[in-house]
Amino acid sequence: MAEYTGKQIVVLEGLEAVRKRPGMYIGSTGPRGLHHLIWEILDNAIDEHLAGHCSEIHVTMQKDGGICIQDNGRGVPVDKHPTQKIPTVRVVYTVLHAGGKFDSSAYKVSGGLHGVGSSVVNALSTRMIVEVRRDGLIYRDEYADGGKPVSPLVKGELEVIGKCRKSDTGTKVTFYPDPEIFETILFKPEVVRKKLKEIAYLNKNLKLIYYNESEDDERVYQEELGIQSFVSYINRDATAIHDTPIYVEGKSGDIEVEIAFQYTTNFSEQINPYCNRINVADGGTLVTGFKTALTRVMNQYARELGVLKDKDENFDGKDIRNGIVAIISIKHPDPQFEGQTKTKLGNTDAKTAVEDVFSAKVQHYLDKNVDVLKKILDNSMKSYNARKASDKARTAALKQLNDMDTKSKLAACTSKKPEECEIYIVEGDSAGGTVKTARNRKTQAVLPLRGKILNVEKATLEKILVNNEIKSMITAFGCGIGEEFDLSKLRYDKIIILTDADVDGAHISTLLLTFFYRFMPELIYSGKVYRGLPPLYKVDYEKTGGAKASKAEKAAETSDSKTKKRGKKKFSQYVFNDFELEKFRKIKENKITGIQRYKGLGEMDAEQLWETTLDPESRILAQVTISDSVEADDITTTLMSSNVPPRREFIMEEAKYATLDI
Ligand code: 28G
Repeated sequence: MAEYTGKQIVVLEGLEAVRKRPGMYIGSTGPRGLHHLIWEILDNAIDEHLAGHCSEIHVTMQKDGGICIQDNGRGVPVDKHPTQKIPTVRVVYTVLHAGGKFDSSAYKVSGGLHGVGSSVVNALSTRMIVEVRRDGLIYRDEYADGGKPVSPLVKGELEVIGKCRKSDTGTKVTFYPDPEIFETILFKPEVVRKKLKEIAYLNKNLKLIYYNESEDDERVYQEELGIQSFVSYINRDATAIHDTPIYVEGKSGDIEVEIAFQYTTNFSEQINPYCNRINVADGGTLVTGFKTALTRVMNQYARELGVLKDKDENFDGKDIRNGIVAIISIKHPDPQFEGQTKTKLGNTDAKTAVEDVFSAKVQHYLDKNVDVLKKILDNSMKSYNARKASDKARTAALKQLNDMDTKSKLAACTSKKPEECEIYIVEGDSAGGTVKTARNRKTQAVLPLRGKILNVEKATLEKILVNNEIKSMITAFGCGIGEEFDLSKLRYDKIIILTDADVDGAHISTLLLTFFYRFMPELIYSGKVYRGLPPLYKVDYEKTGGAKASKAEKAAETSDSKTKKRGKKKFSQYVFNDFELEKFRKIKENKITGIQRYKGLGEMDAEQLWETTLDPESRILAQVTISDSVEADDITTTLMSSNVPPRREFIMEEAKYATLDI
């Protein structure tokens, strides 16, 4: 049974603190925090790799919900800890911060939320099993209920559960997250795979083996070319302007620098910085160093090659970075992570190191690959010219924006009190027309949109600003965009997107949400944006007069339903999806007299539209919020880059759902 010494009790109190305020240690108790548990354990295995002792890491997502991580490192020491008098393994897994700086080997994964230690994972698990292979023996230690040891110690030593070859060493950790701590304990396979892929790119010689038991899915991640392959991967669907990513590495003092970059024909720039393999999403000194050196080196070449004439201004850094995808990975012995989220590097020597390595190595490369250099300068020149032209265009567009109002199809509401006003953004002129007649003119404004709106992710700002649909929206809202955005000037309390319940409609609303998120994110953060949910069906049914009508049925009584026919009453019910329809069918069985399917908003008459989508008493709105979920979709966006804001999921939370009260 468990032996508790005085010290152990202190230890347990330490872990109890983690359970009381998990957010302090892992950021959140949402999906992000949950996945953090895996990253935490993984970090330790990676540290063992960085220390030069581990070449393979297995990550298994078990059928029973547990996660098993196994490395072939030296194995956590099992000897009696000099001060704690219990096996070192147990100290590592039960003492807060004990996993910290365990050897002086440089470049440990630590900083930000990383490196809080294995004991934190233990504290937040219902069960954890640690198996260590060392000196030909297999040791095991198990913990339950937030880190309480359950394995017996014999004379203060860990139980040996088997033998192995002396050369067979390593650590294996299995844990089960505590459902009482986490909002969900379901790990997302795609999130785990994405992480492993990232780790493989950042650790050239490390092999990662993923196995998902429920899906019987095994994958091996190993990237011998490291960040150079990472750049190729990010650009896999883009058109590169030179064949292979440029790759350089070097040392400056005790800072190691690796840089890989490639230009594409895209208009964006993406720079992903890492320090000690941690993504420093907010950049910092290493990114500044990269930008400074790139701008200086390229302007110098442009002068030398006569791409820029004496009379010309220098290229702007932005011109030179147009279309670039770069990974900067440095190893620093003493990184200072700054900012609220600890995702910005502060060390000034990192800037100089990146500049030094870049200047020396990239110049050397470009001197030998003049064709590549010329393509890059040509690309910068295009941006330079476009910028000059678009500065003019943008000023003109913004000016025009202020002058117009006349061309907009907005049907305004009469009230000028934002707190009672709503604006419906409606797909299509015809539905827009019906909404205009059906609405409450005092408080409900209508803005019909023609066809598909511009995909703002792909268009330039100038193009966005001259797009009529977008101009109409900006003018109607009255709160400006981008840096000039002012929520207090918003003319409406609710912005309601109303599209057909089909694929096109879903696409249009995604485009609209993307536009809001990009240019008026506060609209979404403040919960002003909603989606209207028009019903898919109207079901007519009858009910014998004797039975008591439910609340919903009373509400659903149609105007003609009051006429009793042979003791039966006629009712109608709007149904919002197929699932609800099935449910309704089962319950009402043969009492259904008719089902009408609405193909689109345009098929409803004004009265129906009022009842189902406009009337605040009976309509259903889904508020649009942003999730705290872990991004998993694509390695190229989200967490991994500094310039692309994390792509978050838009969540439509149904404020009011059509519950069929039967
Ligand atoms: C499988 C999932 C996660 C690890 C090691 C190896 C050592 C270690 C880990 O030492 C304890 C206390 C102070 C030095 C270090 C083994 C030196 C010699 C290690 C892991 C030891 C921490 N032999 N592998 N910790 N310090 N893998 N994988 O956690 O004195 S953690």
